[in-house]
Amino acid sequence: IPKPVSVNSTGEVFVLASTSNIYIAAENSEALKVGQYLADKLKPATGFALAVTNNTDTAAPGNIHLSLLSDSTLGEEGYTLQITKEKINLSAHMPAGLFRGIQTIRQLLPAAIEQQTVQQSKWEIATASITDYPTYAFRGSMLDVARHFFGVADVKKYIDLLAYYKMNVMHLHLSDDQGWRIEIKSWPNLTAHGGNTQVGGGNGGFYTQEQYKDIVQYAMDRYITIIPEIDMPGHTNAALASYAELNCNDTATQLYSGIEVGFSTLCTQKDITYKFVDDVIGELAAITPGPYLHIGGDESHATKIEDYIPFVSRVQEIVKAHGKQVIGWDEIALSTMQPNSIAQYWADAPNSKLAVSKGAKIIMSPASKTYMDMQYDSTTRLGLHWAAYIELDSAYSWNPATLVDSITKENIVGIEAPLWTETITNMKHIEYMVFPRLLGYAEIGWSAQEGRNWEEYKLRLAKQADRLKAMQIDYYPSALVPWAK
Ligand code: NAG
Repeated sequence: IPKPVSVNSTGEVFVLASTSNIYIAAENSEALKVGQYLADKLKPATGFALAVTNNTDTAAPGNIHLSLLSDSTLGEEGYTLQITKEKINLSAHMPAGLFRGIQTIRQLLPAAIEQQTVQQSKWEIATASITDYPTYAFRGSMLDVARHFFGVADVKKYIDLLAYYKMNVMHLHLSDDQGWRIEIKSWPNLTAHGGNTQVGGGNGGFYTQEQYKDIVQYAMDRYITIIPEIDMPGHTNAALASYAELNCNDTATQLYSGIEVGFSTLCTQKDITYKFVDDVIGELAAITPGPYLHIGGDESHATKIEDYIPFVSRVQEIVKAHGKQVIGWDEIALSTMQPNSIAQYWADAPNSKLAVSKGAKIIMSPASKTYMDMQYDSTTRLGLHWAAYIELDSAYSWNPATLVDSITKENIVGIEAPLWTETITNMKHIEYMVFPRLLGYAEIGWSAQEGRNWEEYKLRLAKQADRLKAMQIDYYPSALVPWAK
């Protein structure tokens, strides 16, 4: 999972041994790094310290060869795998493709490969030739670190899991009513004061810019783009509590630790508000190598519509002036859209259609299908259910290109599954809500729509249990899946 475009089994086995080497047939430092990543992933369970080298020695059996091809037919993330008795050839046009192909190699090995201590196992891979590339260019997940704060180690673990299922975007919801989570040097009180709480009144927390850069680099090494979100003009109580001047009445609000939405707004009339937005976007753009900046824009119920429209239009210009491309929740379609702005469909089909009519592309995050904070059913111990109960079959069985009439594949950049964290307080909670639904989203984003069906998918999903267990993930063991006993 996600299912490759084509797999032809050839009925023999390749055996990985302590004498195997990883050869990089390319003078390319990124490819070498990808080779080293593979060696690092194979080491804990096998105990093998595989050499990663540029010297091509095709004679010895048991080796893995990584090569970059000038042929770009399979795109930036596409790859081919030729697995024979003697060797594995992984080829791609770009290092990103090699990286995706490595995840396939990992899944072809016995599940014990994901254990962190040496395992007694035969490290065999069934021989085959595989051609693979994604359906959608944008395949992401969002983590809300504002309602509850999650530290760098948790975010990295999340990124590793996205990488394992070939996803390529991680969206961080960095600010909300309950907390501001990213250091902004020109407005230090945002974190000094506004970072100090979370839902339920805990301590909260924030990332320093150095920590954020560390996360960005970690993601980049896995060919994952970080999208930072600063939600505005609503969902801004943490900022409003930190700076009196951002409020129309010049009075700072109180920190907030409840779960209501829609009650806060920046003062859209004041010049200082735009200075604030420019400073925040400027600092964030400077430490974000990816092309996107997410400006939120959802549920600004406390902002008059005649204030909302010019505000969001102006913020889009600010983002553009800092060299970034805007993403916003579907409400931003009401504003003047920059030519390359993207609307994220979450709840409102008319807004999303309006965005399309203005020439915008869409990220599909329908709440009733992709919101991983939704309960699986009425007995789920965590989560909400305002959009739906989302069992695994429902999470999997939908087509982004036909969900909303008149929004077709050409209008869609891809899909994203958000995890809002009002009810989620630790990594084990995250795992329970995200797994195994995330695998379905990964497959919707990567695999061909034709032939996708739950009955077939659930059998492959069942086989992932051993891997999730080896990775010590506390997944939801849905009764709909024939898990191996
Ligand atoms: C929505 C809110 C979000 C909240 C979530 C809970 C969006 C774009 N906005 O009401 O702040 O955490 O639902 O499911 O989703």
